Amino acid sequence: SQLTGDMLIYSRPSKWVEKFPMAAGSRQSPVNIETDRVESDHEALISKPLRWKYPATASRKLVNPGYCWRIDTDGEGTLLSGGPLMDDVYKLEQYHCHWGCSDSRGSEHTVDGQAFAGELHLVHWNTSKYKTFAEAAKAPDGLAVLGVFLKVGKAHEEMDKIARLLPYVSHKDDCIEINEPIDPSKLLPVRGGRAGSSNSAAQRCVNPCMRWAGRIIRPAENKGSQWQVDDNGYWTYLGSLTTPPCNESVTWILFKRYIEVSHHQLNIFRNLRKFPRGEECPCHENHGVVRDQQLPSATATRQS
Ligand code: GRE
Ligand code: ZN
Repeated sequence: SQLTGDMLIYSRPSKWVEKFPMAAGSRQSPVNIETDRVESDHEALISKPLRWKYPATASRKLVNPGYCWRIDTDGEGTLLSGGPLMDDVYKLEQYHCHWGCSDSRGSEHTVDGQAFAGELHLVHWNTSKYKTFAEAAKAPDGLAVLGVFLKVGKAHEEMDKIARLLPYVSHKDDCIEINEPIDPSKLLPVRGGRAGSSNSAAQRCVNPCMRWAGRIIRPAENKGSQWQVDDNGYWTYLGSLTTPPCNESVTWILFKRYIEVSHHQLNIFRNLRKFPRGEECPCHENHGVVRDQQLPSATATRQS
């Protein structure tokens, strides 16, 4: 959602506070996850495993808002529930990605001080309690964001469908309809798992702003409503939007496992422009040029 002057997004959070007082709040994101400050919490996790459902047909539009790519969904048939969300049912509103100018940075959250090359955000809103996304975005339990870290490695097949469409939204405010199915669940770092596996990944965060982390359950391929357990877990805490207006409305759920994307795919992301069509300042070259040589002033004639 475009809620602010664009240049503000590139400025420092300390600047955001002038226009968005929320940015000075007590549950601001992102945070560094200190993995030695989490502890196990098996019971809560067993009672409410996290589960989700995303029909590939829900991905409707690809947008360049000027600071990332974003896919808007129609929410139809999407669902996120359980885990820290308990019995509330959330719908997928949009998903978007953050990255950096080099492969060694780009994620918003860090893990024990380490940044990743990027971070994918699947943004959901609480349909059990609120009527619209906008209403939910103002409420402390209104939004839930699944976060996935991106590491450089093999090209990612589903991400490639997105990368291939990005040249059509190269400029800010460009938007296209998506006609081929793009399945956001294929962007998650979870491939089924073993039902009844150990609870070793179930953890409660004791970092002051974090709650607990645990196991993940997803539907078995082709098995309708049957869910499978994945052992790899996530970290969760109560936080905020990471860009203005920085609403403190997000339950963050960050997968411990990352996905791989290629350096080339990240470079396609980096080619997106912050400027609308026609308003760009092309940066074809930026090197200095050799100046006209100053001719030595007329050969000094020695005055005698
Ligand atoms: C963002 O703009 O980066 C964003 C949202 C909603 C939730 C989280 C988030 O728009 O990072
Ligand atoms: Zn984001």
